[in-house]
Amino acid sequence: MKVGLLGYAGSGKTSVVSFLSGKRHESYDPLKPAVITVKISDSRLKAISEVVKPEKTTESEITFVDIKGCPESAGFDEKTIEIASQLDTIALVIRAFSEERNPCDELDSLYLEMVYRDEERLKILLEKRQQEILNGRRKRSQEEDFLQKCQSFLEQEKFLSSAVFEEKQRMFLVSLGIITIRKFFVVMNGDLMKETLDEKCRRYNLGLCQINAEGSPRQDIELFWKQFLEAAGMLRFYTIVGKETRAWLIPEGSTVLDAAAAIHTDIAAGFVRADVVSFDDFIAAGSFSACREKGLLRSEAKTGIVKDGDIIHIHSAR
Ligand SMILES: Nc1nc2c(ncn2[C@@H]2O[C@H](COP(=O)(O)OP(=O)(O)O)[C@@H](O)[C@H]2O)c(=O)[nH]1
Ligand SMILES: [Mg+2]
Repeated sequence: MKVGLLGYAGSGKTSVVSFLSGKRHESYDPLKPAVITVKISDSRLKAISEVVKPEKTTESEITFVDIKGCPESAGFDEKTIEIASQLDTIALVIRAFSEERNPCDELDSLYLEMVYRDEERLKILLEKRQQEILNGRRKRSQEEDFLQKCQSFLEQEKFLSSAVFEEKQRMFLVSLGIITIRKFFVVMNGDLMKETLDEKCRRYNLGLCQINAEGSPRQDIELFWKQFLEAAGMLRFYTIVGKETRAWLIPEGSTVLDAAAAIHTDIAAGFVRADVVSFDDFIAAGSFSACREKGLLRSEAKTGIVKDGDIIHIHSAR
């Protein structure tokens, strides 16, 4: 799972990654962001391993793409936005640890920069298409009407991610390099104006999590990851297979077939069914077979929805 960090210079993007990875990485080439993979500490995984005693316990991982920031007064250049727009998930990092900058104003600026950039991109695209239609080089299609609708949506200062689209339409916008169709959320670095920022995020329809990358108080890292994953729209599930107990990340709303695909495409291709048990039930019963005896096991077909904390055993013909 890859998450891009986008924010103004000095908001603490590099510090957040350093805090979470325990290592300092800095990229000085604005076009080559530092890419750092971090393990997610997970007390549920530890608890499962204590019961199962596997030879190997594997945490889930997040890869951060630390995109070089710019001063708020300058705004982002197109190249930076392009780097970010290629990522499925983008965290807006807000400086909330010093009085000299207002975190709410900073979020407003970032948010509007994204909206205006997409508006501009669609405007240019529509003008180009219009020209081609006039010249007879393009036949007018529903695509132009659709793009026009997206344009009107952006004019209301809303991210396209909060509109309802079919997957095909979403992919079309992705192919055009539209950024606000991506999954965005907010990471506030520090704790100034938390309540106001919280309110603003709700208005913008963005998840929020909070970290103190360098300051005190000491962060409860488990709680941070829980809030982070929730804000990012991801959940964790677990597998106990052979010698390995392992945590996995998938987007919320994923099916057990998606979970199988996250493990291996072959397992998804041969999918027969999945046995699923919740973390709490598994710990209380002590094993998969005890869960089965007690009727705590759910047998799911391909479309069964994964819940955070599920322990999943996939039966596959491959
Ligand atoms: N007091 C305090 N300073 C921080 C915190 N996070 C970052 N800084 C400082 O803010 C400055 C900018 O941080 P940096 O991570 O380089 O920001 P970036 O430009 O977004 O990557 C550095 O001097 C950091 O030491 C924090 O949580 N508290
Ligand atoms: Mg940096």
